[in-house]
This record gives sequence, C-alpha cells and structure tokens, in this order.
Amino acid sequence: MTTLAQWLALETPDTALASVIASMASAGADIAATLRMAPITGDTGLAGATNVQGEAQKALDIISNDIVLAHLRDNPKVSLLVSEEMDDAVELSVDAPFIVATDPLDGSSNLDVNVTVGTIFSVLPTLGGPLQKGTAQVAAGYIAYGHATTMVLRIKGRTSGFALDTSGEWIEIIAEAKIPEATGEFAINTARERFWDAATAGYVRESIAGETGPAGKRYNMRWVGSMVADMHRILMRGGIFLYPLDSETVSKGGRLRLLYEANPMAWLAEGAGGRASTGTQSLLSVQPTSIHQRIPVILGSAEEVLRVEAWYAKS
Ligand code: FBP
Repeated sequence: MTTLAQWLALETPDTALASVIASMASAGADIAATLRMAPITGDTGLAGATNVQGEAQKALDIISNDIVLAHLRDNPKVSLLVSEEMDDAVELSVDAPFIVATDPLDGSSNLDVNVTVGTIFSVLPTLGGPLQKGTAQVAAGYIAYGHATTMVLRIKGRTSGFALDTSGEWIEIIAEAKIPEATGEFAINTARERFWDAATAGYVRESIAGETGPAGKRYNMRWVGSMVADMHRILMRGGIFLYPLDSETVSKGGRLRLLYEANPMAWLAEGAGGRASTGTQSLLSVQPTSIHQRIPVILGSAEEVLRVEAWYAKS
C-alpha cells in the first residue's frame, strides 16, 4: 500500500512542490468532511452572493474557497492563489516558488441533489506569473467527492489515483491511469444543440448514427454536469468530454475556465495518454490573457478528440 506521502517522495525530489500537493490534499479532506455534513448543517443553499462571472455562489463554494485559502496560507511555498471564487489573485508568501490556481468546488449546481462535485487545481512556477500556458504546469490534480473521495494527481509523467481512507490517509489506488484510445461514450450537454457550430453538430450526428453511420460503431451519452465527475469517468474507462465554443458562449470565449478547469484537466488527460484540444489547437498551448479566461474544451480518448479536430479542420 502506497500512501500519498510515499508517492510524493517517489515522484519528486522537490519537497516544496510535494508540500503544496499535500496542502491541497488536506484541504480536499476537509472539504470532503464539510460536504458530508452539509445536508445536516444546511450549507447547500444559495449564499446570496455572486462570483466574478456573475453566477450565484452556493454557501459551499465560499466555504471550500476559505478552506483552500487557509491551507495555502499555512504553506510558505505558495506565492499566489488564483481561485474561481475570488475576483483577484491573492498574494500569499513573498518569494515562494509556486502559484496555485483552483476551482475549489466545481459542479456546485449538483450539491442539492448529492451528485459528485470536485476541487480542481493547477500548480505553476512563480517565475512565469499566473498567465502561463498549460504546458508550464508542474503539477495538477482534482479531488472528486463521490461515494468515495478520490484524488487524481500528476507531477511528471504519470497520472495516478488515490482514495481517502476513514483515518484521513490518502492511499494510492491507481499507479498509472490510462485513457483507452478508442471509446464509445461522449459527454456533452445536448440541450445546447441549437447553439452548436458545424463541427460539434457533425461529430455528434456522426456518433449517434451508430454502427451503420460513418463512425461505424454505437455510442452512448453521459453528462453529469459536473466536470470532475465526467472527467473521472473518462480517466477510468475512456470517453470524450466536450464543452465547445457555441453561438451563446462565443462572446465570453467559451464556458469553462482555462487556468483552473481546462488546463489541469488537459494535463491530467495527456498524462494518461489522452488528448486535449480547443478544436483548433492544443489546449495546453493556449496563452492565457486573464486569470478568469474561458476556453472551449474537448478532451479525453485520443481517437475521438482527433475526430472532433478533423471536423473543425474541414468546417
Ligand atoms: P461552475 O464553474 O460554475 O461550477 O461550472 C462548471 C460546470 O459545472 C462544470 O463542472 C460542468 O461540466 C458544466 O459547468 C456544466 O454545464 P451545464 O450547465 O451546461 O450542464
């Protein structure tokens, strides 16, 4: 049995980086405990505030943000925290080597119905500032709060998985996640069909045509509405996740955020042999221009992402 501390010692000689991951893992364990009690404490309702994107915040969005902030304040190796829940980046320890970007509680519209939500995070070197391409990430991870609390991490090459045991210890459960190259599952919000561009519509049409269609096989659709849950399924058994640019989100640049949703998920997917794209370029090669920037996201099994990219190339 490998614990998180043992995995970190194997994965990196950089004890500062290991401590940042350990802080995020501890924050995740605290958020998991808070979520377990939320139906009793009543913290699942609206907090009455709006975040920087003008969306209503759930009480738990704010609580989770406070938990992450508290853990990172205690860590002298973090210089800056960028969070979905805070308009501006927060300066932490001066001259510390790492920046953390996080969505502390992703998929929070699922809280009222006890469906999996998660924390997503990305770690960047302080030297380049917060607006670095995804390729500059030195670590990334997510924590999925489902019937089990699981965490997926990447520091270097491999993408590994952990589960939180009842004593509060993270135990490695997947040494090296591998997204199968081919898949028969796609995840997209089909209620947005009327807004889709030709490439997205073409890809989905081709897929649902089944065995006798151009894709030559049968597909199933899955959409949790919680990126962490959808991505966890894809990392475990394959599939493709699409939140493309559409006619409604085009003015904002997309739906999902580049720094703390798309980039960490893309880096984890690629560490597991998958592919991540905007449709027209590698997601990890996008140069960010602002901390809350949005981006189209297409990621998962390589063969499927390539099919979507081919649609973009011809449309
Ligand atoms: P938030 O950042 O506002 O939580 O939104 C992100 C998200 O919930 C993703 O987790 C999920 O994939 C997507 O939005 C769901 O969008 P939709 O409302 O179109 O189903």
